[in-house]
Amino acid sequence: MKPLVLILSSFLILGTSFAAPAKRPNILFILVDDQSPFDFKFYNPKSALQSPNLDKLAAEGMVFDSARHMGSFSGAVCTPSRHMIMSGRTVWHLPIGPGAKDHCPPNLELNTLAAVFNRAGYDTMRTCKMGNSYEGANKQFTVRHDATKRGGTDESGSTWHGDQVMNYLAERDATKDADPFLIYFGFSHPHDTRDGKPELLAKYGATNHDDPSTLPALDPRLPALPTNYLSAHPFNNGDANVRDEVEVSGVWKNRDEPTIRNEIGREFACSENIDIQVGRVLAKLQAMGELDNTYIFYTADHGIAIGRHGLQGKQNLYEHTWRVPYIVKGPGIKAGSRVPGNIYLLDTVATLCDLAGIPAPESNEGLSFKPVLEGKKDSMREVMYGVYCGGTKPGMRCVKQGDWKLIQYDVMNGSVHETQLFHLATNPDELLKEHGSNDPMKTNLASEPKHAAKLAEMQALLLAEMRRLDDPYRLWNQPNDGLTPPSEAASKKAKNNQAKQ
Ligand SMILES: [Ca+2]
Ligand SMILES: [Ca+2]
Repeated sequence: MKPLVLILSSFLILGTSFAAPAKRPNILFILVDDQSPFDFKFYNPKSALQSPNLDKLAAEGMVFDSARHMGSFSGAVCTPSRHMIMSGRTVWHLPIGPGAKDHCPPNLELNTLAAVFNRAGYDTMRTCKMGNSYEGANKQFTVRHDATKRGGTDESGSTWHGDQVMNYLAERDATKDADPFLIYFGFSHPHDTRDGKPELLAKYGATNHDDPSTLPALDPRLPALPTNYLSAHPFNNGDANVRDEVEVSGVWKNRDEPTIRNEIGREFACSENIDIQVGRVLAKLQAMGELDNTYIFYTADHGIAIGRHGLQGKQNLYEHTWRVPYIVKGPGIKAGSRVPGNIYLLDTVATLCDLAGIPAPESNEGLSFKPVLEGKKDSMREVMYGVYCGGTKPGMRCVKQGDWKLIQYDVMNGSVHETQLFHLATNPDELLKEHGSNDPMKTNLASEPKHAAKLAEMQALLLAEMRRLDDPYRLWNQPNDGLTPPSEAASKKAKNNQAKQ
């Protein structure tokens, strides 16, 4: 035996006695339901939301300015979003929706987040809301405490989700469990009904308003209207009567100032309670000595409008709704760093696996943004694509490259064809002429002759993304590509079945 081999083999035999392998990192993945990034001071300094624990997390970690969900083919935007988070697959390649038959491998749930981490020897635990989710993936967690908690008390609200994680950590502490963990810390709020705890509502001057025949009081402590508030959306965007736009308790079809400001106050009360729960769990991790070896992720399944652009729900592609808050703190991440990122929620699986040293499953289509977390690059992609077509088809599509963003609407059976072109660096709130802006750049630029070349370039990018991602629809101003839209294919099939009977 050569001396080098001898040295190496004795190192391998004796290695563990003097150089224990580095402990694998824990992961705490925090996911809230329906939250715009612009609610937080670290995205919008004018916001009145008090979230000291998340502000601190942002200051100690990395904040992503361009984190997005890829979209939805259903009014329940939560559902495809949560499938993407859990599986790392793109929106038209999920086990649900129009792509399910042709573009998704079987038994995908066995290669979702918790299943992969279980096989790698991690302890997996989750708490979250029930419903509008991905049950096949959720049931892979070894320990699971799910319930929908949107009430204004500790037992019926976010404190309950916090308690589940606190109890789990206390048990690990008591049994001295040394395995690394993946905790999926989900909340049911600030999704409506936004019933906040009384003391938190009072801070924002809000009430749990539940009478459709009256307006809430315009308390001076209520948060201000958003910069891009409108009393109505300028045109029918194709899903104006979806539940979120007409049935949310406390808002209904109202878009007046007291209603919107009260609803934002309610949302802030719910978000502040989430912040308090996050603070409890981080303090517990610190007391256990685990905090420094834990990657903490904070995000939402998608954003939300609540008065912005005259909308109330999540069925649109403006920045307040297409974007999500995204913070990561952990070993090796530079405190106070900020990047565009250009990440999707569907990059989560690849990134968590990469950080834990686990190969991502073959079915994953997301990109690990570990190089961004390590400061080696600041963006994962040039172009980002978004879809909403839970209402009339083909629906809305958007694409972003650099500071430019295009949104197109082909809705109401061809009677609405609208195009919006925004320069986000100068018009981050996507102001329209209806907002009364005097700045020629702070409006929809789609009909400006001097931006015609940019418009054409963005339209070409959108078509390329739709082709690349197997979008089954085409818009009025795009080539048909020989596609039969899924809705027509379904109605043809139904007619054929009827004819057979
Ligand atoms: Ca949601
Ligand atoms: Ca264990």
